[in-house]
Amino acid sequence: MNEAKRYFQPEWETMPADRIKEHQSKLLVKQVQHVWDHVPYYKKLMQDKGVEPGDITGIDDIWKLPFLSKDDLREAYPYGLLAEPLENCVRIQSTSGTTGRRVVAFYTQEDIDLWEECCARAIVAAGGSNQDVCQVSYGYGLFTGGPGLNGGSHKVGCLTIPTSSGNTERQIMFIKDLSATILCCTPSYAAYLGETMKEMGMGPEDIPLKAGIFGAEAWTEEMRRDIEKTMGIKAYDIYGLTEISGPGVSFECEAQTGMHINEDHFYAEIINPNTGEVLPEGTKGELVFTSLDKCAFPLLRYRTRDICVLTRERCSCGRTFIKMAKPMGRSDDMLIIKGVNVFPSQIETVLLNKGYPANYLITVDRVNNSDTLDIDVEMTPEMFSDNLSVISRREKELIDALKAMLGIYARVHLVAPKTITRSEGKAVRVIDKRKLV
Ligand code: DLL
Repeated sequence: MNEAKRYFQPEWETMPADRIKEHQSKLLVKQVQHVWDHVPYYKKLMQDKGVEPGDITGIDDIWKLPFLSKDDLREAYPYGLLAEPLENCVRIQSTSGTTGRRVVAFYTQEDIDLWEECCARAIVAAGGSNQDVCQVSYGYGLFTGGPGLNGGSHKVGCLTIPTSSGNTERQIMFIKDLSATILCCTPSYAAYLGETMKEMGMGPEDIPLKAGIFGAEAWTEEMRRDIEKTMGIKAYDIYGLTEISGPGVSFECEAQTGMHINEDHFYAEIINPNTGEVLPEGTKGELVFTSLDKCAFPLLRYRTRDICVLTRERCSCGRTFIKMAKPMGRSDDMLIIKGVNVFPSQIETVLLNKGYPANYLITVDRVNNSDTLDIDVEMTPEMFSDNLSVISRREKELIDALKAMLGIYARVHLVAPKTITRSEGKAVRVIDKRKLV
């Protein structure tokens, strides 16, 4: 029997920070030349900023390079940022693209290997080995969740169950009958699976799962605790984005105190989203990534819109990679209601702390030139009551707690269990009607 490994690639994952920096510097110099030679769109951005490949001698020069944004990706759609001839590419993946054109990312076989290795690191960090059965319940297809974790699971040597998302009762049947020990899906789908398990009369003791690798959307510590309790597992966060590869750009270890960024492949910066100024480690701001060694779709200084903090404290797991905190939301998810900045994650924290499930819907509107905030919150079956005074007391309690957290008034509507639509992938929790007109 193989002993479980602590790291998938220990030589990289525990490399001293100064050697990682040296490695990043070499890769960046090469990557800038590759992009200059093959991506006229970015070459022009560099020329407009008055910078040439010779100006980049190492990672400390990265600030000289121009940023890329989602608008650039849309403008350059579909081939404008491709850095390899199409005959060298073997795959595309794409984002769900809620507005306008989708983002299409290209991969060579080397790019796929690099990406799957990053996912394998995440699975090993969650305690995975070739003794494990890994059920991948992220969607398969253009979305990167299923293909990325599937490839990572193969590289670790897990027996992989590619269920994709949906068919919730069958998911639970497979977990039980095929003894799945690791589950990969969005946190909202994990919560839904847990809820369905309860309804089927099953508790944590009835399933062999030991770990979950949940990401692709923001989730709170409160939600983590709920899922861990319902399923009897340790729940690990995983982060990534299609533009940079997919899941596995960063991953959590057993310390569960932030996600290690795979720094040998992806260089991270935090900037002030309004000015573009690079901020020191430990400061909250917008996360920017540079792909150091991807071939087909190598984005330099890509602005993710995700708001978070980086820290390089020594981690008890022994990994030396810098850590990013759980993103607290996207700068474009941040709601400005009556002039106040509101993140959906703050609302979720209040609801879960008060014992409500993570099934809620936030609706923002503008009535008579004034913003309104309405929150539909599902009650648990235990809370459900047809006594109106009990319900209005509970609503009042939530309104007060939300006012204390957000500083503004929110109308709360408690609704019956199971009335809010469940998500099998990324949950839709905000409707901003002001944007629809
Ligand atoms: O969501 C890739 C992924 C798949 C990550 C499976 C993890 C697991 P996109 O669809 O391109 O790619 O969406 C990327 O999702 O910029 C974040 O805003 C958000 N996101 C991803 N992971 C997390 C996370 C995949 N762990 C966008 N926490 C990113 C918070 C996350 N937000």
